[in-house]
Amino acid sequence: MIHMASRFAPMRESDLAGWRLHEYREVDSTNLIAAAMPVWEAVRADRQTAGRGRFNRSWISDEGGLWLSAVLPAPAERQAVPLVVGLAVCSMLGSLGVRNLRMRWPNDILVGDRKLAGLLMDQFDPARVVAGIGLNVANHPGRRDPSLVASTVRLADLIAAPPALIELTRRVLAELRGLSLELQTGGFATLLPRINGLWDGVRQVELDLDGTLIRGDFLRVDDRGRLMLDTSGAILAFEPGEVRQLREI
Ligand code: BT5
Repeated sequence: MIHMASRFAPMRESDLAGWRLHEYREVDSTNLIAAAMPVWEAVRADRQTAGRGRFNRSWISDEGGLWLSAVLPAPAERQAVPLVVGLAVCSMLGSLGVRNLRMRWPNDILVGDRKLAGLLMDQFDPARVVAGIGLNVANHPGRRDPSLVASTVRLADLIAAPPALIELTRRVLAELRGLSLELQTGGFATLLPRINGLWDGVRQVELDLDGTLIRGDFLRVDDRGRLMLDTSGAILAFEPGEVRQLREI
């Protein structure tokens, strides 16, 4: 459901790092609010009541975390978008001094084995992509869902004094704008080596292909943004939409 005339009222609007930012106290999902916006506009909310993950999984979005959606121009190489957004978030976190960051294909940002951030791309029309970014900062996802206590981490656990949410927003949006323009001018190939540096090496994984499980070594992504899996015999390539879940084993 896209909100054409939103039932949510923004608390603040501002120009930030080349973006128009709309901030809300509470929305259902920032991706759904951003769905009706033009490119280079972004939505941040203090809380989401129906934060979404991939395949309709839910995303805990309690107060104190960064819940942000940015509307990007859809590039010719559309499959590059989630990876470039991941690169933007990792660059921003690296510049804050977060160490041992890695990406888990296709859309998780981890420190060690704990999830710090998740990304969700929605394409509501051919010209624009809504890039949703959820980053645990000083919120408490484990209070809402105890199963997350052991599997998540927050920026406040990693660096002494995390910047305010608006400053984190500014930094992410600035990275996103820069890398999106780089993607448009230089193409995915120019960003691929940096993206392939984010996986922290080869890992044994099990892919859930909507019920069918397949094991192998995750190698990297190829120049079409597909996961390359070494199944000791063959190298197979998978699109993000084909893989319901990637589990490290
Ligand atoms: C994701 O999905 O990781 C994408 C999350 C994207 C959230 C952003 S917030 C702004 C924008 N608006 C939205 O509505 N969404 C985006 P997925 O890979 O499917 O992971 C979902 C799983 O992560 C859940 O099933 C939980 O196990 C776990 N999870 C839920 N809340 C979490 C949290 N706050 N921190 C870490 N893990 C969480």
